[in-house]
Amino acid sequence: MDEQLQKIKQDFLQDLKTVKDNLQLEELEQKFFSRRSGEMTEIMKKLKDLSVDARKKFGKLANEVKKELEDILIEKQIELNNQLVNKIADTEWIDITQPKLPVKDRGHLHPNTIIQNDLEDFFTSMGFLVLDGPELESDYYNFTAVNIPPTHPARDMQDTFYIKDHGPDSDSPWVMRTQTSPMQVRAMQKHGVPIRAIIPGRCFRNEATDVRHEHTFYQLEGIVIDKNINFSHMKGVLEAVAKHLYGNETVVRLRPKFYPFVEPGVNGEVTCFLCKGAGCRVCKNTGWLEIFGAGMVHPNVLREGGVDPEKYQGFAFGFGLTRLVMLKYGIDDIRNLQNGDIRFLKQF
Ligand code: FA5
Repeated sequence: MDEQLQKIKQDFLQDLKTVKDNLQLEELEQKFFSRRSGEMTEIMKKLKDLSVDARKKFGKLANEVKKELEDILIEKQIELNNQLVNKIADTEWIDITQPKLPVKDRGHLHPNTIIQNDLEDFFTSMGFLVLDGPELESDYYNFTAVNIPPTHPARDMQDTFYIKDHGPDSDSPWVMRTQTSPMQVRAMQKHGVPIRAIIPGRCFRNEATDVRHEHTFYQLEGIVIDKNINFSHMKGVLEAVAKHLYGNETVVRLRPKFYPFVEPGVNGEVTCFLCKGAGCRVCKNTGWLEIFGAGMVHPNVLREGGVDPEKYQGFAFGFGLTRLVMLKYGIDDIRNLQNGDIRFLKQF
């Protein structure tokens, strides 16, 4: 027993030399003092099997060794903790008198997001909901539900990227949505009528890109359905938006345009923000800039949305949000907005 105690003490001191941190110290403690299998614990358990005299002799010795090793453990722990505190103090410190460092390269919102946020606030103040819709849209919602059946020639004007074998409805193709208009029907189906909502979002078209056309761009759709809504309500809202964006002197011009999902449909232009109507490079000398399509929602679209066209009517509009941004900031090439050139984006 005496020899066993001496051996444990030697092993303990030997192992202690390799201990570098609290984790290793804990492992050492477990090895010798764990309740179930610690080497010191095992010796203490064996004491009960000794004769009374032997127990008196070895019991005293075992307790002394045990106490000695426990004290060494505590000392080592204090030493390690002090080392840790000193290390932190050496490497990490706070100088509370140091002036604040200048922030380098702080990020900011993309111009598109700035205008979207601004319009969301503006429409919310007029009682509109702000809704979100899927960018990957079913062929049905993107086209058929908004009165563009499969054989309709209007589909040619909005070619897009088709997705094969998409989920449970894979017998009907899915598309990267070409417009935010599918949300007219989704909004009526989900929220019912009366409804006032805008839906900003990304759209995709298979385009030959140029300074005004991108394959990926943003639109901002709007829909208002209620009893006794008429064309002048639509004109009032669209004029309010144009004046909000480009100033009180801005005039809105509506000209007839065919969109299958509205009747009548219009193309909306505003006086050029640069030349105020006199004619310039930005408006191609016309004095007008096209910024939206709009019209009174077609009865077929109301029916798709579950709304009775004999009781309700309303209007919808679709701003080219990316174009609004271009006009607001005088950006002459749409492609700058998403080519990731930081020198361009830093200007906003
Ligand atoms: C539509 O997309 C209709 N959904 C708008 C609408 C909504 C009409 C509700 C009536 C009622 P259009 O294809 O004209 O219409 O596009 C609307 C606007 O999106 C355009 O005026 C233009 O500003 C913008 N736009 C269209 N294609 C592109 C493109 N490739 N790149 C950038 N902007 C585009």
